Amino acid sequence: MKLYYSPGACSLAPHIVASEAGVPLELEKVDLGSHTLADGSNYYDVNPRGYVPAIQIKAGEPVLTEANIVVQYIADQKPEAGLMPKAGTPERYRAQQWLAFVATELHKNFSWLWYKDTPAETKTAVKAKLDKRFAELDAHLKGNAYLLGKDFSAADAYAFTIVNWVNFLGMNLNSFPNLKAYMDRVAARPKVQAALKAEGLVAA
Ligand SMILES: N[C@@H](CCC(=O)N[C@@H](CS)C(=O)NCC(=O)O)C(=O)O
Repeated sequence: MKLYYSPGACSLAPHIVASEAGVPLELEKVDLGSHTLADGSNYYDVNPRGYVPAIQIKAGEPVLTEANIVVQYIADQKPEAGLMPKAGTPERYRAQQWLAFVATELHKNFSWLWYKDTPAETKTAVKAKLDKRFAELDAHLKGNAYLLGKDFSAADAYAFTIVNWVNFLGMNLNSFPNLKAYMDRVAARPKVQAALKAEGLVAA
């Protein structure tokens, strides 16, 4: 399976899930500035939406996109790794609830902070919204090591990837000690380190 990624982008989430689950991935880097691949070819020909992550499951078929879905597909390739609860169970929906929360409340809000043309007042409003969500996460993580409780899941891979953007956007988690400790806990996992190293985000 091939993952189209850009270092530190939301594609890090499926990369972490594959690393944790032991699912082999072929990594193909996308230049998101020019939307080209290393050989100069046009990424829009691979994914007409132009964004990462995308996975090529079978040659000749359309790529699978949307980070919160891609992480589930990869986790389901190795159910014994326990990164997503079994389909149809209440636990699965709980995990999907967190994935949707990360996608719509964190990821989409953060996206506004990356665009250079976003007006300053919009950025201020977005940061206030993110602070509310961080406060909720902080309260939840007071009594839970991970989003689903005691065990790491695909939802953590996605939440970690997105919240990690505070480090690139001049923000910090100083008001959210439980969330900060959670980020350190996830970052310390050897398979997360392996994915970070593979993307060149920490020294190899
Ligand atoms: N709806 C997509 C959005 C993915 C997304 O925002 N990807 C960003 C990187 S984190 C990207 O590739 N941006 C470049 C572009 O849209 O051209 C998802 O949830 O996976």
